[in-house]
Amino acid sequence: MEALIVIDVQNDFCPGGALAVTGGDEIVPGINALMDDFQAVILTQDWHPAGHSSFASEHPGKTPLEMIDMPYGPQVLWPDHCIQGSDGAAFHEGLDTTRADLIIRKGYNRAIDSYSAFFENDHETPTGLEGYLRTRGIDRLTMAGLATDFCVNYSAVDAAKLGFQVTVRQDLCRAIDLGGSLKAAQDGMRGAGVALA
Ligand code: VGL
Ligand code: ZN
Repeated sequence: MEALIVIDVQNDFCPGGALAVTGGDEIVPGINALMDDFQAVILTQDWHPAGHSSFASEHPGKTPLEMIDMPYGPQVLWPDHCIQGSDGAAFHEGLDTTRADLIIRKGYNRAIDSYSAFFENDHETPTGLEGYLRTRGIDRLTMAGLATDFCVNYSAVDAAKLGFQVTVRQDLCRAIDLGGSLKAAQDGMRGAGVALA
């Protein structure tokens, strides 16, 4: 059984949003068109409390896109984005959300970021998605969404490590591309056995 996992197609990652990804809105029609080809459709939603530790605004003297060391490893600092319940955290209005079997939220722990749909950035605290997929008998995943080099990348690599057969539809993703992060993500995904389509 195969699921489509649509990563973080939210207003804040689209043009005009707080952490806009160039062309983020362009992928919406293509993602909608893909949904009928899958037995399950799962949407993820970046869902941070105000004052989240990944926000540069929480770290005096720091600006967005600087790095800091967190107890769980290096962390990019972001502009405030995807605040729980805000317009920025809502799905892009063009995204067909009615078709979704599950909406999984992540990044709700103030102290830890969560790029991956499977584990928080400590790489061990689970979101529960693995259990959901396994209990439904889903073993193959196709991923699309935002951003290629962060949440899609982390989700795809974790899924491959967990033993799922993973394809990333690069044409239905868009990247932030911070200092070569897209190339690094592509190499990392390929190395983990993810098929880049
Ligand atoms: C994302 C940065 C911060 C993403 C989420 O969805 O790729 N990137 N939070
Ligand atoms: Zn975030």
